[in-house]
Amino acid sequence: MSIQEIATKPFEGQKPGTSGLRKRVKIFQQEHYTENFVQAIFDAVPLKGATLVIGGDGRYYSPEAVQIILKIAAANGVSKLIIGQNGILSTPAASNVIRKYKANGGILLTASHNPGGPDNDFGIKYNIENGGPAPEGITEKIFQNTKTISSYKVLDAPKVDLSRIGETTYGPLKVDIINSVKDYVEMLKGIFDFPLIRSFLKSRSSDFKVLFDGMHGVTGPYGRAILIEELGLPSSYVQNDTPLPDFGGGHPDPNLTYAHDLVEAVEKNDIAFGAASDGDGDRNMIYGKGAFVTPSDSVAIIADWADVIPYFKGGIKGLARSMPTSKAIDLVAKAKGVEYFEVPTGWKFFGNLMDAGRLSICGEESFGTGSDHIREKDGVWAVVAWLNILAAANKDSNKLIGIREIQKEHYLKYGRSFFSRYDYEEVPSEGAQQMVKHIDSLIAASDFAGKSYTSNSGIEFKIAAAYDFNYTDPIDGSVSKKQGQVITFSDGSRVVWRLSGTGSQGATVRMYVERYVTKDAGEAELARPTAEGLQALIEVALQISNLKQFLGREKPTVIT
Ligand code: VG1
Ligand code: CO
Repeated sequence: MSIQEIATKPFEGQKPGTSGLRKRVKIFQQEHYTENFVQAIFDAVPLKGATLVIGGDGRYYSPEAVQIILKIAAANGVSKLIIGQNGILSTPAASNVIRKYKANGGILLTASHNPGGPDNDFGIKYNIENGGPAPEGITEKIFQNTKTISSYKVLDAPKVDLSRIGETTYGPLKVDIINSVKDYVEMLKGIFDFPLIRSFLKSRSSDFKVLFDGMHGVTGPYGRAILIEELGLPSSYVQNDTPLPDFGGGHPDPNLTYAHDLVEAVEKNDIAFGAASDGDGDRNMIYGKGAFVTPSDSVAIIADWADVIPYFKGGIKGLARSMPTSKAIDLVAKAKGVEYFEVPTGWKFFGNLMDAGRLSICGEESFGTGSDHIREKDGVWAVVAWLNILAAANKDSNKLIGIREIQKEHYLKYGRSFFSRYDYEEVPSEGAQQMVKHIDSLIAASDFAGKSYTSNSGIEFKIAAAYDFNYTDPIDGSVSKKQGQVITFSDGSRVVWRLSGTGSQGATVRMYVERYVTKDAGEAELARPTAEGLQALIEVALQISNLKQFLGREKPTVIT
């Protein structure tokens, strides 16, 4: 087996976004394209003698990409690869494996919730030794390398059989193919009160039905191992649980639009607790009959109930959310007397705070929830966290306390942040840029604060402040500028606009709206449907941004 140096030329646009490099499969399939990016990683991070973890959501083109990584890793002096069987490890499972086996990093083959298949998306993400996504300093280095690359190194060797668990070698490289699920299940058993959950589910088997939807992404086998094998639920309580390279043609994003299979089944079959996860297993949606939990509320509720989860027995350190996420969790932090942080969108910003021992639980409005047990958001963790909370809440109760009761109690204690996100997907980049410029000019205008805007129904909103969100990492001092445009109003409401960094085509504009009502607003106000509670603010936000004109869109593609 010999090492060869292959001449190549740079490709345009190999810039990792919010969460790795994501492009159409056809782009990755171009000769040298994937190889260039992988070599750029090895040139950016010193990985001679290193151990790396390789996993992913099993989407189309993954097996080919794993073989490419094997060749390049072996030729670049990597010492060992730990690979999930058939190249499969959910994103949180990979983060756990990196930490547990003290690997130096990992390469994750996923485009998360983006559809898969020959005409859809593929992605490559580099994670560092703490198990979290590489910080911007590293992704920027990788990007710079892709612009100057002139050759990459490969070991000329036959393919490795990725289905055979166990150790083998590949030229100078040690290869260990591991069970994709086992370490993860062990980890969750160390975090949650499995015996309590099991006995709760058993005693309530008549009025507390559960349904977990794997959306044909990576989490099916994880959900099955935990809910069916460990927690003793009937086999039919897990659906769409076979991972498929094209996710069965679906859009594996757990929200009310794309997880319609789950929503339908929950409503039809009176299911008290429904949950879904995304393609790579780091997102979650919690949805029981007639009760949808927004991700912003979900993380706040988990934080509030943390002391029933054995992992948090010693108390929580700090809490955090991404900037556009509602401020519900801030209120919990204040009540608990712990510090809290507002970081830019994307999980990579939470890692430093966790490593420094200042952050326990955090989340994003985009259906991402997690804790410092690993350095990625964790869909199945959130699902089991909710089960643990419900089990604890029902311990001494005859009447079933369900999702809705927990939610209601939370609002009565803390007030409610009505929150919604409008996504305008694949709009012309030019229109999106013009809108950003327009909002920039409002931010710059000295007379903008104090101005009033009126909704169709005559509700007036007065501008309190307008700014670009810039972030200075409190641990390493690194600065990330222009992470979203924010306008706040005198009643405490807030609107945020930002451009997505995970799309693979055109631009995607996200508009986030939040309106807070105090706990004294009365039960009727606290229980209002989200869309209704936000209507006036949304009208005003569209007015201020002139969004419809700039984007040429009457309606958003997705509302969450
Ligand atoms: C989106 C979400 C963000 C999330 C990111 C990765 O990013 O808004 O909150 O961290 O996806 O999630 P953007 O830049 O498109 O808004 V995942 O499950 O795709 O790794
Ligand atoms: Co994901």
